[in-house]
Amino acid sequence: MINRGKMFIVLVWFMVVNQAHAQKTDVFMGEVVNYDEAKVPRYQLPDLLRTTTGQKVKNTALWEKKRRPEIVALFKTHVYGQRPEGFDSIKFNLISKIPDAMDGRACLKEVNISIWNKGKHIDIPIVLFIPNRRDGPAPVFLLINNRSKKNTDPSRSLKSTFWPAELMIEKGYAIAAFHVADAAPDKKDAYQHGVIDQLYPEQLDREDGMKAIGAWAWAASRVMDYFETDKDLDARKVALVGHSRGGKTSLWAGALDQRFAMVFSSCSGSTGAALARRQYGETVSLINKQFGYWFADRYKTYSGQVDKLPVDQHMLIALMAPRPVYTTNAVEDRWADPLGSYLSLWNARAVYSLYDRKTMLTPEPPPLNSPIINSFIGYHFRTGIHDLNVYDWENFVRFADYHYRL
Ligand code: GTR
Repeated sequence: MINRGKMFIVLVWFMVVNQAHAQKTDVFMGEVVNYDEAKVPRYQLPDLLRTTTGQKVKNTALWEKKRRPEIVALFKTHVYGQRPEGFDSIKFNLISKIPDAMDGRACLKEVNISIWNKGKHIDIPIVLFIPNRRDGPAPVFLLINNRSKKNTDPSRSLKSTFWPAELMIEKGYAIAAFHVADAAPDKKDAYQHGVIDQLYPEQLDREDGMKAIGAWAWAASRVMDYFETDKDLDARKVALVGHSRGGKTSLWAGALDQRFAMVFSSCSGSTGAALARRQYGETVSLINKQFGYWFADRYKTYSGQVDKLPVDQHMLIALMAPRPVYTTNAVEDRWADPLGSYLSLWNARAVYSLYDRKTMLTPEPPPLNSPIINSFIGYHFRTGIHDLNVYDWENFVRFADYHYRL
């Protein structure tokens, strides 16, 4: 028998859950969230292949010399902030090494990366498993971990599907991770305590200063610096993986640092793969309200006027060219605008064509659970929720296998 008290609690719970649901689907932070294709405004994307002086880009030479650097600069100034490159020194300390981890199948290395600038420093620890069965230096997948550190447990007492290390070792890949909080805490009042206030405090005073995503992307490059020194790894075959905010970061990191051979971006949504101008699901205005500390302050001036942005996210995808890039969406993740994310890929093809890199994209997104693998731009739209899971990783491996064997 359910008494009146219990009934009241159940009723309140039901109202709270429904309210949370309503917030995400209808009105969120005082804004109506659009999930209706019919209400997507008409928009015109900035021309990927026309320079700011009006020159049409018809070859890779002009793309690389002029248009690509222009687009990188636009993203720095208006979206993700500047990217300081210099520092005084970097050191790699092997903290622990277990040559027969995972029942002898892998070698575990925990490495601490210390970067110094003007007398201050930060530490970025990494966890790395390298397959013992291999013919030469191993290709690597590096995850930008934006969830709990438990997901990359070096002891393997916890095995997370977010970072399925055993699977990757079995497939012949090394798998590594660093945690975003070690570069910039993922908090609006604390993001600056890391790369920014320790190494590049001048960024704090700029309207286009580096923020959290910039710091995370910077950290990915420092991990790459380490990979280049580790003889067990093939630094020419490093694939960068990120999910959601980490997926926005993997794209930005891949754009800035062309040493990454391949980029995977899972459910990255607004200011990741999704086109800003569609204003479907999470908008520029909403992401700035909730997560303004991820982006340069200047980005906030585009809240409510995305048509004024000199870039859109197809241009970020195009910055990966000619390297392979792969993005994902989930059917229950409308917040990340699956169609808008696919259209970014579609609109980035022109740059791949300049390089004569074929893509197998079709104007319409592929059916559910039908990954596009044999293509320089890869994609899948899967069943399920906003997540990075084993299905995603398995397809990342198929995509990497395909490209590394070409
Ligand atoms: C959401 C945010 C998204 C996405 C996500 C995540 O709340 O609105 O842009 O980044 O968080 O990182 O899981």
